[in-house]
Amino acid sequence: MSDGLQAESYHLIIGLGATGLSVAHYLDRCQQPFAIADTRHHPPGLQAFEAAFPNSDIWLGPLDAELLCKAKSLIVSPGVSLAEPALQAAREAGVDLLGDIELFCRAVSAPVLAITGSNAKSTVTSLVGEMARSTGLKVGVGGNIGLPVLDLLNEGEQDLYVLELSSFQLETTHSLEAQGAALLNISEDHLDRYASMQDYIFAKQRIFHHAQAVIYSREDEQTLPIHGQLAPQISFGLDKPPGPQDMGLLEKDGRSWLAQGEQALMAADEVPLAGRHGLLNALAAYALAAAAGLPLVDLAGAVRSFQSLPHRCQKVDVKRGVSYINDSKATNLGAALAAIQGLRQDYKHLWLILGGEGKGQDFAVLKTALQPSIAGVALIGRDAPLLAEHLPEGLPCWYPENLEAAIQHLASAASAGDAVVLSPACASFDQFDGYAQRGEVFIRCVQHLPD
Ligand code: UMA
Ligand code: ADP
Repeated sequence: MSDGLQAESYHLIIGLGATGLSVAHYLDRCQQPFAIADTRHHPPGLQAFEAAFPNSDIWLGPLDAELLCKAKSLIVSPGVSLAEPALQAAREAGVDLLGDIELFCRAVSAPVLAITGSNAKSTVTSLVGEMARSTGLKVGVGGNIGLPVLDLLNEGEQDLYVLELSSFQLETTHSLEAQGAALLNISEDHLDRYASMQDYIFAKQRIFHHAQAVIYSREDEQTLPIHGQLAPQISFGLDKPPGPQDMGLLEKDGRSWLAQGEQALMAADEVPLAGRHGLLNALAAYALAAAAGLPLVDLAGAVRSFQSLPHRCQKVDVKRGVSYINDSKATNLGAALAAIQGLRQDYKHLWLILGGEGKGQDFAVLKTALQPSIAGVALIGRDAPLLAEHLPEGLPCWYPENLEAAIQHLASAASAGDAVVLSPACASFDQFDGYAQRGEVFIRCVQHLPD
């Protein structure tokens, strides 16, 4: 530590990735002294940090409890587990542990819509952002979706913030008082970071603390608030809305409509998001819009013109009558099962590419879930052998050496009217830089297939 930093006078940022860098810039703007630590010897933000803050201290390698205990507060990046012994030691010594979302909540006075769930967060977050913008509001969209929340403050205060929050970010957030807080769905994820599913759900449920409106899914009882909630609740689901504030589907004039209570908002067949889960996502977005007080009857245009995000059930091309779908963002089983369910009625057969890092998920459900929609499976990546144990008996299965080979195998097995789907139910880090790179490799290979 340099002589300039006195014990208890500085904030220590833990993690030198996108979050750590944004925190450093924010503290610098607030003229608060800080230093930074990362367990990696070559963290991705190192060069940018050294260029921007040449006089700030950086510690690389295993976290040192003694150093952490001297800080005024620890601002912990989401990729670092709070169970790290050095963080626990600091907490026991009375040091404050918080995250970038907490700093953001303390800094802004504009209303915040907050979105979490195992899947569909980015889609719903972007869609709500577009809906709000279409009404003329200045809207900041950020968080786990990729833009660190503190960077949103560079643009000056907005009328509304729409934040995607992960369970990791919620663990270090205490002052969020969302105008609308949505828990979209729960399925197994990140069980390499949580001791149990219950711990993971508790972390997600933190989004409801102090919320002015609580939004949950009637399709998934694990999204219901488990702590006593006085805030008004808005549910969403694919059945008829049970109450006047709730979102659901209504049948009218031989057509299905997205509706709040008895009020039809837009025809379901105009929603550009694929599958049954696409309709759920649009309903969740309407629920958030309602919590923000947006004029719901004016929002159909924004939904209609919403472009699905890349790597989420994205139709890449049709070659020799076979459609190729890039759902690389399906990094857990819940997402892959939603994709299968959503896509199966549109194609004769689905041919699926699964595999990567399983993150401790239980794949037993595959035995029943893949029948009868899936015609064959290619297993790739580190946990291919684990997935193989849970496939239905007799289902054609290949073990290609990589994604490129998987596409080749399935392209020759599929016929016109079928779809080859990359919806791997696993993280990608064993073979790729991330889900986006995995999706780009898929797109490139498909483009090279013969017409
Ligand atoms: N890491 C270390 N040592 C450290 C710090 C990080 O090994 O000291 C590792 C982590 O274990 C992780 C990686 O580095 O594997 C990145 O962690 P980070 O905290 O530095 O990540 P950031 O670059 O700051 O990005 C984070 C979110 N990343 C994670 O939660 C892992 C990004 O979500 C988010 O977009 C960004 O902040 C802005 O808010 C990504 C993500 O994968 C997309 N999120 C998970 C998900 O969606 O499932 C939760
Ligand atoms: P997240 O940000 O939570 O990862 P995304 O919007 O990026 O969510 O979508 C991630 C994956 O979840 C995609 O593979 C998508 O097909 C799938 N998905 C989208 N909507 C749902 C839903 N309502 N339930 C389950 N999975 C979904």
